Amino acid sequence: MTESSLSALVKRSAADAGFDLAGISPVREFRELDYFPEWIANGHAGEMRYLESRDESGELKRASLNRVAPWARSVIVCALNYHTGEPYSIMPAEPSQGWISRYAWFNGDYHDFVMKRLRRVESKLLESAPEIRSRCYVDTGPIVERIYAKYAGVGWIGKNTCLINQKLGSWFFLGVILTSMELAPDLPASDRCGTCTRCLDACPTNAFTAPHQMDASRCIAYLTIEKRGEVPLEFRDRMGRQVFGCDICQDVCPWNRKAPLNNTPEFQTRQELVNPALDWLATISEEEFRQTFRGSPVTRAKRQGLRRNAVLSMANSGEERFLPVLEGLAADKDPVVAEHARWAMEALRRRFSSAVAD
Ligand code: B12
Repeated sequence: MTESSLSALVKRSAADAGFDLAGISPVREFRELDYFPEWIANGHAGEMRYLESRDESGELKRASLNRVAPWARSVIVCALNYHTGEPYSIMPAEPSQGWISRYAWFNGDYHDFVMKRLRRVESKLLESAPEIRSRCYVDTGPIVERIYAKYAGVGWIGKNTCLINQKLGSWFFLGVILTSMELAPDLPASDRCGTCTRCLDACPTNAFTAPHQMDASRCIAYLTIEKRGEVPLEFRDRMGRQVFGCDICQDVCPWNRKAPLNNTPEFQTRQELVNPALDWLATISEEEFRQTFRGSPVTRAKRQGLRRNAVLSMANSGEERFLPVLEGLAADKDPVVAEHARWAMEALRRRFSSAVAD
């Protein structure tokens, strides 16, 4: 089979497997990869040590595919839409409710959803070319997926650093297949952010140091999902009511205004996770946490992280009626939850005493 007929086969198989988009990137030292070592050196990865993994010569693995997979010639990039019809986090909501990111609303974990489909594409490819080498990754591979997605024509890297597609917007997951085969590559998509800066302006914690550049240690998604232990004081009252992840920089993006929905049963929204009650999450028992979030990406924050985030959200809700709940939590046996609850009580009280003084 020729390079281009194999590329066509890959794209057909990706569509058959249920992917919304697929493209092929060559393996090159793309200029965007040069920014990665500097990003790490600037501490922008926060405590996400896995991003800093290095090879034997001390080079960052993610900065060059040629070093970690010298056999790879092409990267197949597939995208899976996870958008469902529920409102955006920037719409008015009950102050007693929090926000769990859109990508964590359905039963199961996207890593499994995407990997299962990637394996189907990979096996089709191997049927036609059994001699090739290949490897599938969703998130965990030593690769900055969005850079390859750009060069596979799946979308452009937006100012909010998300990959945006002209038709899908940015509510999609990525999965990649590295292959030793030279497949006919696609052309990179053009950048259509133009002069818009809505995402940069909307970020409550100023996580964007410049267009296309994020200090992840300031991103609410990092603070609520990846950061263990204490949330730095400077961010606590700026995190709003985000209890797991953050969608703000995508909610305000004009390309997401008419993003199509994924109506397949796998992506059916669990309504209890959309705008969940803050006091429910702050006081959730171990057993209920296990049952509610079994197999969900929310387990990454762990029960401690989720309760901590719910407690901070209570302070940011401005709801006086949370004070008794917080008083109870201030004596919680989990020291992290207890410390954040004490901070939250003070923050709420300060808010009321200043309201009275006004
Ligand atoms: C670590 C990580 C995070 C971190 C850091 C995010 C980040 N922006 O890097 C945190 C926890 C904050 C995070 C948050 C989210 N994540 Co995340 N995350 C990852 C992961 C595992 C690695 C990303 C990485 O390597 N970042 C390192 C930095 C350096 O890369 P970067 O920001 O992409 O920056 C590069 C480009 O911007 C580039 N660049 C391009 N143009 C230009 C121009 C100039 C001038 C410059 C200087 C640089 C530059 O240079 C940078 C360095 O190479 C990827 C999966 C993967 N393996 O790639 C998923 C991934 C990026 N995440 C994903 C998702 C869905 C999310 C969230 C939406 C989840 C949520 N709702 O909370 C948010 C989105 C926040 C955001 N605006 O990015 C999806 C993105 C899908 C998409 N459409 O873009 C991915 C691809 C996972 C997946 N398999 O689907 N994530």
